[in-house]
Amino acid sequence: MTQGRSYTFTHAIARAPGSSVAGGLRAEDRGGDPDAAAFQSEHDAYVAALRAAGAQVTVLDPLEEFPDSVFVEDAALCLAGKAIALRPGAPSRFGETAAIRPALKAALGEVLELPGDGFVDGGDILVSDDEAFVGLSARTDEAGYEALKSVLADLGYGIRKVHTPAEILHFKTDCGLLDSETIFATRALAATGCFEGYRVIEAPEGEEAAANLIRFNDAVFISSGYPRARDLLTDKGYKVVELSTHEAARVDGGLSCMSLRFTPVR
Ligand code: CIR
Repeated sequence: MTQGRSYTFTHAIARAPGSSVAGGLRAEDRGGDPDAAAFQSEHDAYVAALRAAGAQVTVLDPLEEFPDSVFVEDAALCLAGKAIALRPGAPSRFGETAAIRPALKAALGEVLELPGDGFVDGGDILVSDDEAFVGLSARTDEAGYEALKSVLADLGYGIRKVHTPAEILHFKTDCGLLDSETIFATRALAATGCFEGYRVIEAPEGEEAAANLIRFNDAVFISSGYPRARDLLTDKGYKVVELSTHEAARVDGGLSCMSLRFTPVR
């Protein structure tokens, strides 16, 4: 195991939102469609924050034919200097893997493929230094889990099958990695016991949406609007950076899904 490899990175890939993001998938209406210009501003700030945290960021062109393609995390998994092409479970997103494969290849070389025909969304995978938690969900099925298990075993990672609560889209909607031993999660998810062996910091009640955070080097990005979560993490010594995800949230997106974060092996 390489201590810290789950949050220490040199590179990231993001994709600018297209105007079609207004038609992105959502479980329920959250105050209307995202505004494409406002989404672009949020995305610019997100990319700038990654750069400030030390990332060399490749921002791919928008893909109008895929309204949800700004959420690059769902089509691939990057770890241990490798890229694995995933198979997102929503039909309107099937083509996103092929669309991102060239960028993965350019950044990381060979792209590993998920065997079989199961489905996995990257948003259902939380990776620590030595294992991956994979949440079965409406997007991620048993066959996808088994396929990923075999690929991860070859890379020396363990895997835990967990369950994405029915009321949320992805496993990581409700959790994020803070460091090698610590996970930030909603109380409801933590109560399932799925993080056994890790220290868990619970999102304050009423601020569950802050749980979808990301750690990139020494920065912890959280969505703005959750002051108790911000203060809790700051008090625990984390360097918190707040970013607006107002537009992304209208289509069930958050911080983790807007980038792939990795360190190429040279
Ligand atoms: C979807 O439903 O697929 C998109 N509207 C949101 C995807 C968010 N991705 C993520 O949390 N990993």
